Amino acid sequence: MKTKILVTGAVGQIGSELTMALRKRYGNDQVIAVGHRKKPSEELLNSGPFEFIEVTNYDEVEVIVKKYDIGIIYHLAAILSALAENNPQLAWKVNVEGIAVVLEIARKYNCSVFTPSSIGAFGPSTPKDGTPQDTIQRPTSMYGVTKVSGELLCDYYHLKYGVDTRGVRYPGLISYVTPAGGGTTDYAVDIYYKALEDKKYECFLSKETRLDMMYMPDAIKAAMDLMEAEPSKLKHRNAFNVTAMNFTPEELAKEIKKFIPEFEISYNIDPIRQGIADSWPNSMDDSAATEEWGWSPDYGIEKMTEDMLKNLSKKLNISY
Ligand code: AKB
Repeated sequence: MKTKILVTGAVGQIGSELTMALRKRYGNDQVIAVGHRKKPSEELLNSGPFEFIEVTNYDEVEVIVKKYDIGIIYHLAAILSALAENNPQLAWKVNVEGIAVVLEIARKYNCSVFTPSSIGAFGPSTPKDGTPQDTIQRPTSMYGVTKVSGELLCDYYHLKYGVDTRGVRYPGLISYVTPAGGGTTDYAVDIYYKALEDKKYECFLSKETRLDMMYMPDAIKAAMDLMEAEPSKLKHRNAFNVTAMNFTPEELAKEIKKFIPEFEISYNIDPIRQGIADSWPNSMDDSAATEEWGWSPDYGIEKMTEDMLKNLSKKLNISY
């Protein structure tokens, strides 16, 4: 059995932490990180193999899979929702052509594949509260179109060719390590930086916009646990709803104020990102993930806020 792991998008928000977690669990040389253009951190670069490739280029991905005898691919390279709305062609190329290349190579070289989908795979006609695992998916954002396409392609490669494809629908992800870029849920990361730096934050979503969220350690745990799960138990392979909490900007600000009482939030709504957020669920039902592979998050809003502020204040060298 081939055990070497390839992580695409390894310099991104999820990839930078997932690569390190995989190296810790399976060994540094077992995990090959690939990025596009962004400079990797010293930690990522020095802890194991790193290469620059273009994930939409079949030949470049194939060279790496052959060179390292890859058996498992965590395919994380993607364009996030707000950026996708500004550049739909690029989003289609990276998000859909990228997964199509990875799946075809996985079929040829017998690799298993993890791919993240998102709450963005839902749309305005999806039930908003307790969004079921299996429900209407008619997203109105380009990001959503690419995410549903990715889910369906992964299903197809599993059903047609038996490729071991697995994935989750992530909510907004919050981390103090690598900032997100170009997402609709990015406010929930930016707010912590601004709370420490300026004691105030101008939010681009309205105060009552409720969205599912997750702290990065839970996101990493979800990916690794799903890939280690017993395959016969997985009925929903490629797009498990997973969530850890849901809140509005106003509720998050209130939580931050418990630690930084002088913190103030104000609102200056960005119509594009607000439109995207309004088309997404308020809260997903993730019971299928719990039943089929034991999903259970460790962090809620309070524990996450305490940990975010503690670690960011160290990183920024700002006390509170
Ligand atoms: C985004 O906001 O685009 C992402 C996501 C929810 O998939 N964080």
